[in-house]
Amino acid sequence: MKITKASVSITSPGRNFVTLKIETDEGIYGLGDGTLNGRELAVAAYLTEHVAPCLIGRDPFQTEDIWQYLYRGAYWRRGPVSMSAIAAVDVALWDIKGKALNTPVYNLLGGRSRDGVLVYAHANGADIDKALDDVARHIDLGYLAVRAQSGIPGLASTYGVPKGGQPYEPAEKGLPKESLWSTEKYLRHVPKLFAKLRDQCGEEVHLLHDCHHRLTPIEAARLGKDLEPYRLFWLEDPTPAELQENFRLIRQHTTTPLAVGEVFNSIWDAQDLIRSQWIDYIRMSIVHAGGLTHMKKVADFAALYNVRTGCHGATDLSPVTMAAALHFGLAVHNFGIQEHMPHTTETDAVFPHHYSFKGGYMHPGDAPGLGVDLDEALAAKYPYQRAYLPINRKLDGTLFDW
Ligand code: EZ4
Ligand code: CO
Repeated sequence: MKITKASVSITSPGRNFVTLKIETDEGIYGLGDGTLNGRELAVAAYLTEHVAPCLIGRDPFQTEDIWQYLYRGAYWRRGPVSMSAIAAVDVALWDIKGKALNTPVYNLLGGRSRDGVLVYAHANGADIDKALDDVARHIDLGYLAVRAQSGIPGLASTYGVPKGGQPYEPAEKGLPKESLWSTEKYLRHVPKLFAKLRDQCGEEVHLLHDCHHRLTPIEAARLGKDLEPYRLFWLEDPTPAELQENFRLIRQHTTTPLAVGEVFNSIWDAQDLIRSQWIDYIRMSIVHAGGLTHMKKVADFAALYNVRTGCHGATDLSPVTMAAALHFGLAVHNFGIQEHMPHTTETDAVFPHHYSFKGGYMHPGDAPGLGVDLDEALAAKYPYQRAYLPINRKLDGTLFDW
């Protein structure tokens, strides 16, 4: 089999998605996601101008060699744009391989290690009472694990809490919006939210929280300690992790489990975090970290150190990535949990898929390949719209982490 064509499409059924379609001389094609929130056209150009011409004529079964060709062959290594482009190619090739062998991708990754993939939902509210109601609503929908975020008294807006009861979607059209942040107000508020939540939910429900990289290590250590009585499943992105040693300090102070990695692109971003056992869950996503080929290596390395997977799964990761993550989560032994934010109905219509949710678990379905398609005629009705993630400043105007 030979690759005959590789083409990129950008569609915006509620938000932007970059999709790579790789076609072959046997009529089988595969899909890969290359969406990088707020920087979509950079990946699209990288694929169209620099990657697609090199793929023509290659054997799509050679996933390892093509991965190395694109990674080592570029000379320039890592980075979100390159690694998302490599992921788009890699996932499309696994899709082709599954279709050609008439088997779901999970069978190519080791087969089923479990019956279903535990997922967590996003719940949020403008204040604690509204957040409590939204957590209860998600438990009623069948979720066994729920991430909770709430508005903070004295701050006009914060990460994870939409305005006007809309589903949360961080990217907004137009130039980046700016919001104001106070760590002090946040640290006072979050333990109150989880005290009430644990009381309302009982012991069984898994509760999670995302700090979104807004604390220093010592602040994160204190929050982890304050939250210990409420037994979180994890505290996510407590602090930025360019300096991986940040987590050593947090780890020394708290038994609250720690998760990080949604902005990582490669195993090298997490090497010390994993080897030193400073984290419990590695959150890299298949789309931003080089595809299934690289993520399988990440999971296998993490398994040596008792670290489990907890892949990023926000709505800016397309249904193609969701499908890939579910095949991966069904197969890898050290799977932990998968994030699940449902896409809009428009997005689901553009990407018809076989994955499903039942009783707190998702399943990728048993269709050959990934089990997800692209309705190109429908996709063409939603042209690209420039959108950005917000900017965050401290109350005195200092630019801060969003
Ligand atoms: O801010 O996907 O855990 N989920 C998250 C997401 C991220 C967005 C960034 O594009 O932190 O909401
Ligand atoms: Co997050």
